Amino acid sequence: MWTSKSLSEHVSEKLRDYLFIVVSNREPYIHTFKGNEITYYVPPSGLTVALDPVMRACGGTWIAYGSGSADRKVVYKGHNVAVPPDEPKYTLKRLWLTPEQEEGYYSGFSNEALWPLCHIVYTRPMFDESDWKIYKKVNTLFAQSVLEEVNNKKAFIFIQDYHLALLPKIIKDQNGDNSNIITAQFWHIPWPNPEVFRICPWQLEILEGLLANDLLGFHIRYHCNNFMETVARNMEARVDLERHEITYKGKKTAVQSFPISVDFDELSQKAQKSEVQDEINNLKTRFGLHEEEIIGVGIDRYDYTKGIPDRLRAIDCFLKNNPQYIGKFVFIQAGVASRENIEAYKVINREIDKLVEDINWKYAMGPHKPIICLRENLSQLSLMALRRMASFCIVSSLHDGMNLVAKEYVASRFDNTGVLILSRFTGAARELPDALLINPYAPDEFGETIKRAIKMSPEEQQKRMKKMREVVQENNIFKWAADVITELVKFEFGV
Ligand code: GDG
Repeated sequence: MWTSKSLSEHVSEKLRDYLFIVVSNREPYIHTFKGNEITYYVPPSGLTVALDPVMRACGGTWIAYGSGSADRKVVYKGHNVAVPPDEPKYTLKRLWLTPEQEEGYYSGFSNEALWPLCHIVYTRPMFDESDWKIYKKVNTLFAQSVLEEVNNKKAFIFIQDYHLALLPKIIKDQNGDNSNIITAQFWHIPWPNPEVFRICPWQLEILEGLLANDLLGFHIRYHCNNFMETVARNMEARVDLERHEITYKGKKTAVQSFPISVDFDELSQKAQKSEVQDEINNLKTRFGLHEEEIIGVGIDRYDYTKGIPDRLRAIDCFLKNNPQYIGKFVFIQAGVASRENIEAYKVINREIDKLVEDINWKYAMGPHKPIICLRENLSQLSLMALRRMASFCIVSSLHDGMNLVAKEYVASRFDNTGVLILSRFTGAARELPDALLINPYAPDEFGETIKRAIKMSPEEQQKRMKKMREVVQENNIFKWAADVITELVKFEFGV
């Protein structure tokens, strides 16, 4: 089984003589002002949560956009900071963007065009030419930062996600003969089928950008196949489905699946700390909860892909059909507001608020309300307490690359209790068939599944949770990183 230590050894053996550079939009640590003091926090993002333990094990440099109000105050050499701030293990190199660049590249093209394009959840992508131009410009700025760091040395560059689709091509075009650079890119969100992707006016540039990589990774085989079909339909490329390889303009790109995960052991151990029980008591007092109440939890960035209204509708069906649970059932919907300046997010937040209000009005019993809705950036301790106090967790994404919340819930259930209700449309569902799998679009059936979760015998819970824990423990985040790095070092530098 892969651990932080074995990954560290693997990395120092395999990458010993080379630079290892990770590039992403979001930084793993954000410095902000609290009054006159500088503090920092870890952003609620699946990507950074997953990659930080990898970088702690590997060392190296992580290049990302410096978005915090105090980010510039703590850097040396104009952009570097050693992180984790309390126990430095690697270098975070910050890249600075203007508000207009952030708006056009991040909110605009990344999140109003590519995000809805790749998630098939019936939210229309918006393609704006000026956003696209800024996206191209910002990808160029990232390339400059990377090449400055590479400085003609031999380097493995590991690029993250859909914000940087053009980056590999720009790096390689600007670098010259490229015998010193090998790039891999991991696409953290789904890749849609060719019919969906073809509406993007700049699809060819995006595909060419990605095909400049030596290795391109997705969470599941299905997304790899969608990508290869998209290339086959649109470009004069040789797509080898057997070998999972694309050759375009004489250059080969391997396309492979690497299901991302969590640091299972750390979560499982942290779950057993006495401070978690203290935090559970604090939260129960804060929410006025009693011992006998059945508690469920959902933890998400508030995003229209996560199916939050759909789970609220399922809870409505459940309480309507099972009134004996009214007054005895509480669902805590927690997590952090996200991308609030984008219209589609304003709409989904209004829908969630309305549903919570209606359900709480319909099923209130004295001061007791069935839904508690929190929109705040919770500490890791509070998130752990929520996972521990809930006898079931709902992940009801309409479409999701992987979904780490599901794996975090499993990792936290060290005593093998608890039930995971999981959307079939997450990458995680492929690895966790012992969850109760649901279709979030079918509220009645989904409501019935909530009842099934609540009534599940302790023996069946143990049996299912044990199997899921074995899967997540084995396929942990270090295995994900080790698998990517093992594939990466198969590519040889030129002489
Ligand atoms: C993308 C893909 C893929 C949530 N609320 C708070 C908070 N969180 C944490 C969760 C979890 C993370 O945020 C969310 O991870 P997900 O995987 O669910 O989702 P995305 O952010 O959409 O991530 C996804 C992932 O990339 C990795 O490849 O799994 O499919 O969409 O860790 O616990 N964290 C804090 N406060 C909160 O209030 N601190």
